[in-house]
Amino acid sequence: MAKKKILTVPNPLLRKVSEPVNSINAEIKNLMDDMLETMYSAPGIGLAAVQVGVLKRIIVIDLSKDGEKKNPLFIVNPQITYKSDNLISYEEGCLSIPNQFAEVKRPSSCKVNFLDYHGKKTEINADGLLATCIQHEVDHLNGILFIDHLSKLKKDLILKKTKKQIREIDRVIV
Ligand code: GNR
Ligand code: NI
Repeated sequence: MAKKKILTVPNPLLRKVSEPVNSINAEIKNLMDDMLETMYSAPGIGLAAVQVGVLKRIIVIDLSKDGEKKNPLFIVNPQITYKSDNLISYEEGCLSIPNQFAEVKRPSSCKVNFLDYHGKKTEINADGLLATCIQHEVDHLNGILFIDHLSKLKKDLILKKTKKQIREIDRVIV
C-alpha cells in the first residue's frame, strides 16, 4: 500500500468528469487500497479517486470514529437512484480545499447502487452524514466541489483564503 498526494484547488483535474471502471482487477484493488490509506492518514471520512489524480469513478468512505473498529466502504461506479425532497445542512470540508468549512444543504437521504471491492452489485439506503458524504464524493466524480453549492460570495472568499494559505506555505518552504 502507498499513501498518495492529495490534489488541491485550483488543480484543473478536480474539474474533470471521471470515467467508469470496466473491471475490478488487481490494479483497481491496489488503487482502492492506496486511496483508503491516503484517506486514513489525511485524515478524512471520504475520498474520490480524482483527488489522488486518477479519473476513475471510485470512492472510499469510512465514518467510524477514533478508537472504533474501522468500517471502510468501497464504492465503484455509483448511481444515485433516489434523493429525498427533504434537505439537511451539514458543515462540510474537503481535503482538496484544506481548512475551509461551510454549511451545505443536500437531500437528507439517498439510495445508491454500486460495485463493492469485490465487484459485487450493492445497494444502500443512506441518511445522515453517510448520505451527505456519498453526495459530496459523487460530486467529485462529476467535477463538482462543495463550494459550488454556495453563493458566489462565499465561494470566492473560500477560494481566496485557500490561495493565500498556499502562498504562505510556499513562503515558509522557500
Ligand atoms: O473528510 C471529509 N469530511 C467531510 C465532512 C462533511 C462532508 C463531507 C466530507 S468529505 C471530506 C473528505 C473529502 O474531501 N472527500 O472528498
Ligand atoms: Ni472532497
